[in-house]
Amino acid sequence: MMSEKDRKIPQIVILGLEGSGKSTVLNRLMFGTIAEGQPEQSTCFINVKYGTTILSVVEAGEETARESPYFQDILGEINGVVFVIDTQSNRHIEASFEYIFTLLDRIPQKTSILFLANKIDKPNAVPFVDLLQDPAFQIIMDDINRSVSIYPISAKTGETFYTAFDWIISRMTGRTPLREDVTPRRVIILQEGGVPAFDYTFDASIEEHDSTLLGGLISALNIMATTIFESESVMDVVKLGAMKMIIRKVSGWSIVLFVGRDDSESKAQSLAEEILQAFIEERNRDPTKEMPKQVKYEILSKIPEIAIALDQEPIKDD
Ligand SMILES: Nc1nc2c(ncn2[C@@H]2O[C@H](COP(=O)(O)OP(=O)(O)OP(=O)(O)O)[C@@H](O)[C@H]2O)c(=O)[nH]1
Ligand SMILES: [Mg+2]
Repeated sequence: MMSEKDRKIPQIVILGLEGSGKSTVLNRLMFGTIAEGQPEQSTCFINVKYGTTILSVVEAGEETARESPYFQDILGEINGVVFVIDTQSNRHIEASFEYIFTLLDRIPQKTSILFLANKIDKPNAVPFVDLLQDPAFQIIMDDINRSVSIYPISAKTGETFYTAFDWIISRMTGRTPLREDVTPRRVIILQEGGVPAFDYTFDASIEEHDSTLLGGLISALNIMATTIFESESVMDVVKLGAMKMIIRKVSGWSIVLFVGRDDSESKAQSLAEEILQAFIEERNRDPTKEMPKQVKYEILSKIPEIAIALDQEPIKDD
């Protein structure tokens, strides 16, 4: 029997065709990262901590989703469905849409549905805009009686993963994501090899460690991680006294976001990704652009949650 307390834990089912990435998504929710090789598979609900929210999550393959009577009952009672779509080819996308349409009628309208356009890290992945313009998908998105959304993600690299889950969790719990739980202290963006390209301290009272030293340290740790574990994995969270460093790596750049030791890791990860994205956009616009404090400030203020934390002091260039 479930207790009253258990029943309040939002329940999510992860659906998708074979090989779409369900287990990879679940593993990232469980461990904040993914191991190389075949991800662990589970057939029962697992509680995972997402920021300060506890979620109960289960993965269901095609056969279970279509045929298990027990699963039909579950589908009627859960709070959220996550549909994983493999975007590595048009053929995969079409097959996913067909599959989604066979299940949609069995999902109550009150259930939030998150579509994950997965594997965007693959070089030949179908562009997200093409997927959005697919008439089959527009039918789903135009259903005003449902709460649906879609994000282009990579369960493998973690790109946009937490932004997508923030959406469904805020829908299910009625609470906006817990970004308040993150107090950014400092952000450093490093080039390949650990050379700092961006450095901003939010709180002038904190001691500024040498960013070149830190860059060298992080790049050494990452090389070590890659060598020892023979994978593309990098360090992702390092605790240091009252702070912790959240490290993300996207296309050659690494970002290190310093936050409070007890701050929400998943929130900090999604913030770090957003900052890095904003930085990369600016870089792509003008690769030669100098990054004085003014420019850094402009990049950071594009992210609402970060803008709040920016120093209100008049900006002096450094
Ligand atoms: N490149 C890339 N590969 C991914 C991504 N997500 C999953 N994969 C790979 O795709 C394969 C299938 O992933 P799984 O997570 O096992 O897929 P699944 O949906 O659980 O598959 P079944 O349980 O067999 O139905 C694995 O080799 C994963 O490493 C991604 O975002 N990018
Ligand atoms: Mg699986």
